Amino acid sequence: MRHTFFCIDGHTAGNPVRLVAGGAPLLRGGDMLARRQDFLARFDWIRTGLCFEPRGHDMMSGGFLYPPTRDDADCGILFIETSGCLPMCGHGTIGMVTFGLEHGLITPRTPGQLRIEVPAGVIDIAYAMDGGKVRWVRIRNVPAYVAATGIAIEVPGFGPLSVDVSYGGNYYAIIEPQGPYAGLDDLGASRIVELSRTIRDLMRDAIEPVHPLDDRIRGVSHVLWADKPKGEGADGRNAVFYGERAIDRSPCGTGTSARLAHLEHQGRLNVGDRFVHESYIGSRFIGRVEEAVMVGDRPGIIPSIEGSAIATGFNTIWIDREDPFWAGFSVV
Ligand code: PYC
Repeated sequence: MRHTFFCIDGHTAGNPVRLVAGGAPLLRGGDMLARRQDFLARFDWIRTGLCFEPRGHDMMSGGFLYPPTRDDADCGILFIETSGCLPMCGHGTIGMVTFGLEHGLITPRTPGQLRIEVPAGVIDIAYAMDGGKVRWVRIRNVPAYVAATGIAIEVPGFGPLSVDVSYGGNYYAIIEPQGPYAGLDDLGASRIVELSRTIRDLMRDAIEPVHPLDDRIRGVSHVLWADKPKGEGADGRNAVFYGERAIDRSPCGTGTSARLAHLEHQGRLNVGDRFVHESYIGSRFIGRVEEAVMVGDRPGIIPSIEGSAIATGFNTIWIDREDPFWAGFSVV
């Protein structure tokens, strides 16, 4: 049996986005988080087939557009990625909104604005369109907050680290320069990947953060290595590790959100401040601390992130059950 998926492929600030425009399964569930659980239980082979080799690669990421479950939203997004179905993905949203608008898959009620339901909650979008192209997308993200600070771990072959945990739509282990970590360029990409996998395991042994308002969102999934900026006009740089071997090529939308909450918590940013975040490859998002809020009983912020995406082409992908690798594979 052959399943066909019509995709628009592209990237946001260098990180891949595969918008699956045709072939999405019908899902059960009263909100996008429940639909995500249903997708994972019954259709995860679509994610692994489209994201893993031989149809994808370590960084592959994307999602599906769905009708919303709420009257006040324009559409819903279900994210797929090599690491699973994220509650929220910033670079993915910027890409899918861009491709969806450019190809008539999303029709806003008010031009320039969208309200989108994602598994982590509801996000508001502002965008600018010109000559049929979306020039930028700004996401007013779900609330971000710091879940834990100063978790002490001993990384074999590296040394002791003090790690903070912050939520920006996913839970991030955040490592600032300290002791054995002198900065991103000192480590290099392959060492970042190698160390991050161990650090994520150590953090998972040390702590399981649970979202104060929805216990279905839990656990450290990403590692963010923070660093000073490299390019002119930037305020910070990062490398975000996800999946088993990926460094985000974009500055990472949920990672930037988590970092904004982290810097605000440390008193290094205030409400209204802008923070230009550089990725490992030098691409940029503009972050902003929009508002102070409570996340349950925890102080947090509403972050926004702005960036742009480029479509690179249409891609009709088959998953054929006669293919020995129909559900994809990953070499770790
Ligand atoms: O942009 O939020 C993001 C993201 C998460 C994982 C990769 N990118």
